[in-house]
Amino acid sequence: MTLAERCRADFPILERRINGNPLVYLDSAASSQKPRQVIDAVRRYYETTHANVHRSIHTLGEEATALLEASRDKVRAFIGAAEREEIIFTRGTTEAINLVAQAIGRTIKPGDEVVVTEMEHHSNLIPWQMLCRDRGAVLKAVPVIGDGFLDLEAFSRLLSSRTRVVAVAHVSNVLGTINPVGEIVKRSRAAGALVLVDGAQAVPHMPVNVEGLGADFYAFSGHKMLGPTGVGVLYGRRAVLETLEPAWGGGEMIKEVWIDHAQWNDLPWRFEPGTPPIAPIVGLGAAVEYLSGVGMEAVASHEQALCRLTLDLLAKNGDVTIYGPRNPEIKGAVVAFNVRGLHPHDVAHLLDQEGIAVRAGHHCAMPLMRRLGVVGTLRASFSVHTTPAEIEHLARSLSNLNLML
Ligand code: 7TS
Repeated sequence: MTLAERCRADFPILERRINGNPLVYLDSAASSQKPRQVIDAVRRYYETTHANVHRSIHTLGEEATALLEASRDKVRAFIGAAEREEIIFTRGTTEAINLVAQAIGRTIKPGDEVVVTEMEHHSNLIPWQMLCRDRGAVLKAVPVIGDGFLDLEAFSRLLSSRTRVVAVAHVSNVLGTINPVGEIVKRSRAAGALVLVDGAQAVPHMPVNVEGLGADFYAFSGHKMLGPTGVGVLYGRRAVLETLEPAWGGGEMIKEVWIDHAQWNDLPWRFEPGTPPIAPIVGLGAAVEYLSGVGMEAVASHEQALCRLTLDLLAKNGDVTIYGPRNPEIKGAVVAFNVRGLHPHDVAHLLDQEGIAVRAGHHCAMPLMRRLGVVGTLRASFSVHTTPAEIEHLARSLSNLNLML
């Protein structure tokens, strides 16, 4: 039995029919579907354990706290962080990046520089734009060249003694490019800059070891990795987190409060004000267990094979243009493409008539669309339950588009 065949029964939503057809869900990069194990963990939590965490001296409060903190340990192990204090729960990748931008923002001076890339999701661009605007800092972007690679020579030229932060995607949500994060960290560190890696499209699809990568910050979302919506993770290197003031204030992030000042709590709670998304965090723990059970090496090679099949089949269609690297070995679990003469939204609508869900549009990466010279693209993206038959279905439907018009 293949990995997908084993996993499919775990995803109740795959029983749905869309417009009379079985659902072919090829939009996991936008948000993944959820296995029964995650749904059950959330339901069980609400049915048996819910109470507020870190403050209630009663059985439910203590059990809920233990479940939340157990998820932190699971996430720590899953991404190879050295210490649980380095795992901060947020509402998602977007919030994690904003947290860093705001916390670091306090230390940024006019004339300081932030380096991003042309392939960033708006989540890893707009917070830096806002920071630079507010602090009089300068934002620079590494160009995208060739089939969708970062221009590393240009990157080295952009680095200077004024560079404070380098913010880069581990895997592009459009091109699928796996960026050379280790090398980027090495060069950034030599320039004295901190590095934030947006791992939203990496953690769900390949083994990630944050210690090995060496980045100062690493952000990702639960809902793209089979977990619930409303939870994300910011990994921060302890030595760096300890130098930062909290981004936001509120309950739980303090130790002692007076009317005019306060003493901050220890890591990681210092960066987690307010009641956290407890149930989603518990669900994320279950998602991490599910992915660990499958094995991230197995997930990566399964999705690489799907990527290769998609690239091969779409390349046979003379009306299809593919964006991003053609070599699936250096690519994440997405394939972006366009069909000649058709707007991506129209193609997505036609595919939906057959039950096929793909994303169409600018994918929250407008500067990249501009670089590619397109208004938008279609994008097929994969997960553990995706089968070769589904990819063949997509390719066949694309070949028959003129019949559907
Ligand atoms: N960074 C990357 C690389 C992403 O792909 C996304 C979401 C985000 C950040 C933001 O994550 P959030 O969970 O905080 O929203 N990407 C997509 C996508 O490609 N299609 O829909 C959402």
